[in-house]
Amino acid sequence: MLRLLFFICLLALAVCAVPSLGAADPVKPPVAPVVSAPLAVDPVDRDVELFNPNVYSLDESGHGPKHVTRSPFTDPASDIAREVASVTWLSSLIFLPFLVLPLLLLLYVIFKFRDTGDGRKPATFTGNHTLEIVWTVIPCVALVLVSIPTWFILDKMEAPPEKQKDRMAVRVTGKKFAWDYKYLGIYKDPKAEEKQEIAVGQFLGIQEPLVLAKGRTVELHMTSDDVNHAWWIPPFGVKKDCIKGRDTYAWFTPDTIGFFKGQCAELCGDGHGLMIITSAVVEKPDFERWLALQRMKDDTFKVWTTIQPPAGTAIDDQALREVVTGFLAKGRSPERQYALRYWIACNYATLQRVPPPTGVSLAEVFGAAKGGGATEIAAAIRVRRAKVDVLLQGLVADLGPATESTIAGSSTAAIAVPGAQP
Ligand SMILES: [Cu+2]
Repeated sequence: MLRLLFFICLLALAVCAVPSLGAADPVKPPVAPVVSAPLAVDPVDRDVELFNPNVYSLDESGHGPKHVTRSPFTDPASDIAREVASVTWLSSLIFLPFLVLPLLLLLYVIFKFRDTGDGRKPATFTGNHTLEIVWTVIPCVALVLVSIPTWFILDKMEAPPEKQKDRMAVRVTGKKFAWDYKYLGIYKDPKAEEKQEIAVGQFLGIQEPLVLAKGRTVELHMTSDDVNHAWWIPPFGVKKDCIKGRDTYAWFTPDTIGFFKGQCAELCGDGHGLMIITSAVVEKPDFERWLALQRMKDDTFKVWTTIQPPAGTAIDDQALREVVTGFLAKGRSPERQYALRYWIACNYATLQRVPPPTGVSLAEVFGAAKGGGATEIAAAIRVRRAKVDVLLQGLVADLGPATESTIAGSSTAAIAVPGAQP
């Protein structure tokens, strides 16, 4: 019987250990590829996809969402999440035998010592000091084993990484029912603070993602404008309450490129289910380009309103020319030209996700025939973007040599992509 019990113990341990050992490896890369679709060829479209992906779109089969919420235990995407996953797998490995072995023993005893009608009497005894000591000491040892790595990770999660050289701070404000982010600054050197405040939040009614740089530590300073909310993106290993009148903090270093989804984790009202949290983790040069684009966002709105006239109205060419000239008067660097093209593409991409005004079809908003299909809408979008591209290139050439040193030569046939990798 003892030999059988020993064999059962070994078998149970093996069953628990095999799936856990691989996942416990903190440097193991995620199993699933994180970028689900190849990025668009046009640099502008590539950036729109990179920084502002369509969170509500369906996958190629049309059945599931294109971007899913990933599991923190199989797809950790930050240093904190990897350590949390390791500790979770370790504690499962240590504690699972406590669940499995007594159940197996119970089943064995029920079968082995069942009443077979042969008249045998069960043994009766009370108390066994050796047994009680053993089943007290073993759980104590197990708890101590699990508590040591847990204490270290909890301590790491609480202590802000002040000595980390490459880090940035973002203020997160929850409100019914969206998230506002204010980038407070990037601190490449703790002594020299380069302050740059950039605010993102809802844009045309769509929640903008929190854009982060791979390998750059981010400190989240969290609060709320109204009721309690909780910021939670599982693969980052971070979930923290946002409370009005109070500041809470969390930090992590994203280490995987991709688009990540989370959800407000504190029931906050009838729009709670809509409080999706999104984050795009990009390479550092891409992040710098995104920051530069954010700085020019407001300037592009006048151009956007001109090319997006009321339903059924054509573009006013003269008004468009004037407003683009006005935009270029502030500067004609490749960065500004690129920003204008990016924000127009971004507005189109975002608008496609917002329900059109009551009584107006999306096709009409884009100047196509009422009730037009997706192809017609896409064609109308291309025409408008192409119009602005041609106008932009023509105007830059017409306005003569630029005063800004960033423009190389007078040719504007190709609009440069600032910070693009060759
Ligand atoms: Cu909520």
